Amino acid sequence: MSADCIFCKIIKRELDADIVYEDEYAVAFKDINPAAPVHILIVPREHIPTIMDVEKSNEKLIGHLHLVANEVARAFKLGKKGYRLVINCGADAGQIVFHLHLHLLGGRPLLQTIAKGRGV
Ligand code: DGP
Repeated sequence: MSADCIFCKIIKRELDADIVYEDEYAVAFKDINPAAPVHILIVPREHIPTIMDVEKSNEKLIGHLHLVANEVARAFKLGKKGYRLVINCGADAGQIVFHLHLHLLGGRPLLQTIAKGRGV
């Protein structure tokens, strides 16, 4: 846990968020500034700043986050039409919260772009 991390505070229930899923290793909640009708952030409980900071010991955790994403996608009925998972890493990718998270985006056709921004 990192004392001044927004996502750690959400995990510890010190900050409000619309939590849609949680288990021993991960929490998923709605993005405060959604870029699509469904925009969920899947975060590990462990404070890992970026995907570049994961270590061999985190290998199972990274797989788990993807299984959680699939479960959340199913719960939001995105299984058939599809969805996008995005991980921003560092400043050039536009990462603003330095606690590893997957963006799950869906509910509308997404542009064929690898860029983030509102056009995802
Ligand atoms: P990124 O650019 O990949 O670091 O995305 C961070 C996302 O986190 C961004 O889409 C907005 C979202 N966000 C930032 N602060 C909060 C917050 O306090 N609550 C929630 N639910 N989402 C937040």
